[in-house]
Amino acid sequence: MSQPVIAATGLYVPPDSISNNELVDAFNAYVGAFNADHATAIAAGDMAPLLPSSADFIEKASGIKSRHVVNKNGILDPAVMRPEIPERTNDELSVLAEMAVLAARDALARWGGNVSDIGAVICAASNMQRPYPAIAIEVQNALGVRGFAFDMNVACSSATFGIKTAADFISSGSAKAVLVVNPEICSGHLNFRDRDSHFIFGDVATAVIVADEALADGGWSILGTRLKTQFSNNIRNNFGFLNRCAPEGIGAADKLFVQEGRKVFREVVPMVIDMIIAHAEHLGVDPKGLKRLWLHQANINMNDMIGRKVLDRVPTPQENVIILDEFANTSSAGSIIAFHKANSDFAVGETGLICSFGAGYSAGTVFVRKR
Ligand code: CO8
Repeated sequence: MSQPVIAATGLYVPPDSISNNELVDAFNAYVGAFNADHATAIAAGDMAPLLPSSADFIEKASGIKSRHVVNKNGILDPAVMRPEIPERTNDELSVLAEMAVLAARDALARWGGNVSDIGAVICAASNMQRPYPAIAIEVQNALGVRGFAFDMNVACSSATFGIKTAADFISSGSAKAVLVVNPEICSGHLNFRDRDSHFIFGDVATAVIVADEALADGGWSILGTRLKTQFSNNIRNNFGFLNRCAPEGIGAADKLFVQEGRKVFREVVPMVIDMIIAHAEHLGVDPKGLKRLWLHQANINMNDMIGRKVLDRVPTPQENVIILDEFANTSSAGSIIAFHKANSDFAVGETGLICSFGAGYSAGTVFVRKR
């Protein structure tokens, strides 16, 4: 059986960035205009006024200071409050595929291998911009990859589920190398008029090349992968192809991201801690001896708690990598950005953990050892 290796990773960061203050100013301008428009109903007690957002709250509750986005102007315009992304013709590369290709090219350049050695492309992300043809097939075509390609969506856990799928393809001989791309335009399914969640997400794309060890110069041996899902309505998005069939109309708010953030926090953190420790024991890895955690980036307090329990001490910032201060939650890409940015100091034989968790619920653990 072939040994799968993470041979290289790549990152594409959209050029626009929005600070908490900028986002809150736009949100509060919208709130001011809304409350003025409904002043009579509010004064009569028929309607509750909208409450302002706060940059201090956002940083304290989440650890987020800014986020990269594909279009800043639309999001910050109180009359628009969504990214403005013009439609492209069918002859142009779609925007999601374009981001994926840019991240993939970064990974390919770091790998130094041949595109002709890649046998499959998986686009693993929390939303595809169309049902078909698959974004992955468009990426495959743009890069000139042979073999096959398909899309998969496991929300924030898409990347680890994609890596596990790729690793299984390598082990079984279905492919010698697999490209996994995670293009995330989270701003496209975020309700920027919702005070509880308008600050949570950002846009980015990551790429991971999983290859047979014979095709990797160095890289990271995948010691083991484990996936878990458990149904929950606490993170949900009801957007879909049947929306137009509802006789009662399409509605609005729940066709974007909605969550019960507190419940998610309470339920997901223990699930993930148990999963990591059980998987480490199964692999004969001492969790306290892990050099680094590259966790999903949703909330700094979640990561602090998971890091403390897994390592059995207060982790240093080097041990428990945080990138959500700059990127916010980028869904599936978060743990891969952390891995991509903070692994160059590993010596051969040192071990770390890539771990995702999110909607579904879903969680994935990928233990890796520097080779
Ligand atoms: N400004 C000021 N005050 C606010 C704001 C705001 N923006 N928002 C809420 N408040 C107030 C509330 O009104 C409340 O006030 P009061 O105490 O008077 O009632 C108080 O602050 C506390 O509110 P919360 O209890 O909601 O605040 P929390 O401390 O729980 O923090 C978080 C909220 C940050 C959302 C936190 O609960 C959290 O991060 N939870 C974990 C969530 C998580 O990990 N979710 C994962 C989702 S991502 C995923 O799985 C992928 C989905 C696919 C991608 C989607 C792309 C769009």
